[in-house]
Amino acid sequence: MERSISPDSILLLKTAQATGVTTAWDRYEAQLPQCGFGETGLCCRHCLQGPCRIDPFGVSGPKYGICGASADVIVARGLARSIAGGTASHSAHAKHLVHTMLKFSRGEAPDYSIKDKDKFYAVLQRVGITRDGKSEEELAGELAQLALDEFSEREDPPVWLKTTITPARMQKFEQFGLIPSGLDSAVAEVMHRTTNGVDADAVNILLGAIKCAVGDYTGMYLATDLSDILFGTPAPVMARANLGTLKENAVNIAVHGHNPVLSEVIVAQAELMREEAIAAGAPAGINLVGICCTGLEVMMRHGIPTATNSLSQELAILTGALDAAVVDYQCIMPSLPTVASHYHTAIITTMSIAKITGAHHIEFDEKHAGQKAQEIIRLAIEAFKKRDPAKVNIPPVVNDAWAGMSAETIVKVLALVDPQDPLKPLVDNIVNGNILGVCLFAGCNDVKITQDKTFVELVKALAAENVLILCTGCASGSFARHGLLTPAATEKYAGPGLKAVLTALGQAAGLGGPLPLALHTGSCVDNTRAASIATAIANKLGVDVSALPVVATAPEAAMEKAVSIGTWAVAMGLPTHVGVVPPVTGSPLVVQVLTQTAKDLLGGYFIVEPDPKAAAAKLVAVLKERRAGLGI
Ligand code: NFS
Ligand code: SF4
Repeated sequence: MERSISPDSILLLKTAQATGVTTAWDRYEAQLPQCGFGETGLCCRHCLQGPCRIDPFGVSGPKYGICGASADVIVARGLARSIAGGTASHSAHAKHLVHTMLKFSRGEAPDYSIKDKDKFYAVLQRVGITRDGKSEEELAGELAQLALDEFSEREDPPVWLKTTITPARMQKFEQFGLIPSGLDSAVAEVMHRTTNGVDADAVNILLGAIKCAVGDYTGMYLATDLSDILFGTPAPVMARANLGTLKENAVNIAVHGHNPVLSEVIVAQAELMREEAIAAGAPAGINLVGICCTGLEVMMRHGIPTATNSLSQELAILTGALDAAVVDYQCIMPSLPTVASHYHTAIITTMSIAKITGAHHIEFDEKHAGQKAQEIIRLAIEAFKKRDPAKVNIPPVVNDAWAGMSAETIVKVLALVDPQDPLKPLVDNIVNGNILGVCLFAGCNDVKITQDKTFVELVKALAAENVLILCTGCASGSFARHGLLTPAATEKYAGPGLKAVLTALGQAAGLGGPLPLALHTGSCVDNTRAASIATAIANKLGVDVSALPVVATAPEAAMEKAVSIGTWAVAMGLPTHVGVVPPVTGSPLVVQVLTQTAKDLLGGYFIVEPDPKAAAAKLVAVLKERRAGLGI
């Protein structure tokens, strides 16, 4: 199988081969064939009597685990635990922001401030905190406390859930018992009910998993709100992409991971430390780039280039020009220090819960944020001095990429056409058929799929059918690296109706051309931005999200976080495509619930289709079915 269609990845994979450096692709191939029990979800290790394995063909092998768990139960439990893993990740990210805000409110985080007061006030109003002459710090403290209460057990539904979804969806969640009592307790409940001897009804387990995923949505919404308040709501910004954004004459530092709490301070300090870098022999100063979602956060807010994605993160080191990778948490390969040992690159971990053997560790804390960021940058400058010019091999690949299309930005752009009723131009163009529907692209790169191939083929096919494209996370990164976040891509790939709409909006926004083919809506945690637009449209039309011609896709999904996001997208009523077969095929019942029964209960359901052309055809058919349902 071809490993990647990304020119910079292809070039550096050759370097890896020539120099004997092992990458994720090599490690994947060394695993093949992967275990059939694991692939089908039929392996259980939830107690020490296991591992138990069920015969996937139901022929002569075991049909039950030692405790008597059936294939359906084992598969459902496995899926539920991966959703709990994803939810725990997003919730921890959200909680980190809550603590930062709490520290700010107590004067213990001097490098942070309320950057976006409009969003601050809007969120306060939405969650029901009155301003009554209180100081900014007092209000921030109240907001942080309310947010903190979302995590533990509470009697009322989570505030960030009930204030952000349609009334009809809320009713549905109540009806099916899908409202989590708290974000942490949602995860704990799944861990409990999936341990040996608790829930042994596959459908009930799946409902519990969906409830947890609703908690995932809630935590993600909260995280985006607090990030925008502390660091600013993204506005349109022109940035660049690919590994060609590394500079031979600069100290190159990659910020990698997920949370902007540290990277924002690094951005600020890097400006101040430019002279130090020049004095060390880097005439272009400090060049920050991003990897994964931390990278996308600073791309959206500061136009910092996105260098590469999760799957190809090791390749950044193989350029020989990366002086440091500063990481926080999630999607960071444990192999980074090993790859870096062939080069001068400093791998710097910063979180107490996410250390890697062989990396430097500079523990970050909000109280000393600026000082810690300086320490990190100084370590990068020291590493730069050890760079071997003979090893520098930066692929000459750079693409332009528009970012910063937050929900607020999209509404602002639409308001240029109709200030009284900003959503009207979008709704009108969906009704008149210029726009067939909307597709949110999310999710990772996955080593099982030729990197970016499904993303690129699927987006081109859907855009040609006049589907408006939003993207987040590694989908945004992928499109950025293939020049698809540009007006030129709209000219080339959009169908006539979509092109007309994007051109009218782009001209209204003063771009002198169309909006980009795909609207970069943020990092993975920002998937709720797209959900908020869908909710606003649904509320405007007086229908539920499950009636709208809106779909989601994670064509190259890899991580547990992608599983939990996909599951809440389904819970919200969105048909959701996945291009990688998840480990559920060992249970026809689980497959049926996810792909069919969910449609009857929630309106949303999973569509699994690895082939991009077939996936495009299925998604277009779904959009047409939804349109027919609305009588348009
Ligand atoms: Ni999302 Fe961001 Fe990427 Fe997948 Fe990982 S970086 S949170 S999980 S791999 S899209
Ligand atoms: Fe086996 Fe049951 Fe233990 Fe799982 S929980 S390992 S199926 S005995």
